[in-house]
Amino acid sequence: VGTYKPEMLQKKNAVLVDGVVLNGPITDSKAGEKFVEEACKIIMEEVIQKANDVTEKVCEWRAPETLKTILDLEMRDAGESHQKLLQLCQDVIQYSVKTSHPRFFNQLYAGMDYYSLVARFITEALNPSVYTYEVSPVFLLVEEAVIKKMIEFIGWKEGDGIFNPGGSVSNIYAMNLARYKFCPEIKEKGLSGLPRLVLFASEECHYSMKKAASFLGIGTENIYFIKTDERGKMIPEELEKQVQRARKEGSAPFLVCATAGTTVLGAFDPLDKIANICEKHGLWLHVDASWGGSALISKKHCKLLHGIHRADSVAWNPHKMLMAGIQCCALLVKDNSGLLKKCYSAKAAYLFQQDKFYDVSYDTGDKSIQCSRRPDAFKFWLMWKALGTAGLEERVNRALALARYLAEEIKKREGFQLLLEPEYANVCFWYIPPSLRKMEEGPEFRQKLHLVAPIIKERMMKKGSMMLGYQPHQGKVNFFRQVIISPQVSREDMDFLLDEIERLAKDL
Ligand code: ABU
Repeated sequence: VGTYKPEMLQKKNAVLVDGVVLNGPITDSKAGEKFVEEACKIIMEEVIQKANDVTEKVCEWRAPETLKTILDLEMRDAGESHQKLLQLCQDVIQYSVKTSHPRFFNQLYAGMDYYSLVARFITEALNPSVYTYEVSPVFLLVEEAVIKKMIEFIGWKEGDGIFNPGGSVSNIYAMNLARYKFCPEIKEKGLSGLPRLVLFASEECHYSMKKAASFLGIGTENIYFIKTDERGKMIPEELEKQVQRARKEGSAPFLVCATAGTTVLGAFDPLDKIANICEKHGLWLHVDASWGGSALISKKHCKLLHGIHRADSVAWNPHKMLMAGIQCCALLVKDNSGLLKKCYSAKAAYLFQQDKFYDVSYDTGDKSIQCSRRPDAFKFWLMWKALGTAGLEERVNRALALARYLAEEIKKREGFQLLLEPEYANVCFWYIPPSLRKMEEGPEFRQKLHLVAPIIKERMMKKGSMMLGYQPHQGKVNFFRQVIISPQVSREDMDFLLDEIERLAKDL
């Protein structure tokens, strides 16, 4: 691929500039097509067909230094052969984590949705950038349709939105947008001359709030973290107190970031009560529903987000619970007067010409802080088309029912201790190994218990049998966080998980 063909040089009218032959394309498309075809076969056999197979390993763990010796990572002057490249593809697949495996419970995403996968193949092949209608006519219309539908589920009559690379980015967008609404002159004048801006988020909020505050020059000290209750939900009375405190200090509160589905506990803040406080004090309400937003699709579980229609902006990641494929993250905004565009546009004349031959309102790229942008809405759209809203709803309901099942099983088993009743798909629990079961609860017990989850995690990864996460959290020693998402997961996998923890920890 990419070498001169001798016949190109023999042509009578061969044109050379600086010794470079300019006649005809130099790509060997036949070799390229053969490579794509054979690589696709490997993907089909090694990834897609094995996605449901619990007899396969979730991961083939190797330490970084060992993996470096197995993989040929060096990039050389000469290209590698067809066979070598196919072998490299095999190696990459072999040593990568199979996040579509039914026993991958490690993150807030998992499983394989075949339709969104095909959508990703299509967009990778077409390689579009979603900024102007002229290069992305279909994907821009798809994004518009998907945003409209998501807005309907939030309960707004109208709105705006943009797909971003990650929920953290959506949160940064929202924070900046709220600040722009509060002081629009910031776009031209910058930060100097602004009062001390303060925002509020719960102790359990995503760490991207800190990143956003630091990135935007607000400062992490100007996030007032609001106490949460025993379930991890923001306490509205504490929010009210902190808003009053900020006002007394002479600072300028401008934003409350509530969370619908916290990362570790899966907690939902009381949005309606928080919205009352925001209304009273004239504060922008942003809801980080990156994880929990998908509950809106379920008639049974949408009450978790009761009051979300009162938010000014919402971050919602369909790549998490709905499995639209990483990354698929929307920031949705209630304002429909063009605030998003006013805040972010730079009006690049070379790209967003106003005298084009079509309706340039479809050149929506200037609402984004990016220039090049992936058509992430498309994979959600194709999946939604395939499953229908009913199929998406079933996905959410089943995941939450499996979480309930697991929680009940944990309560029945000796040695397992549930941290709290799950209200979403996060099931948090300790495993207390035989040697600690008779020990009195106290500092020494906690110190020892803290070491248990990391040991079990190491063992499960080295065996390749499953993956789930653990963390210390808000003063609690390491506990497991099991996340249930994929419809490829069954009750048997929940039982396996508990049996496997017992097996892996029987000597502890
Ligand atoms: N917000 C990203 C969450 C990462 C995870 O816990 O899976």
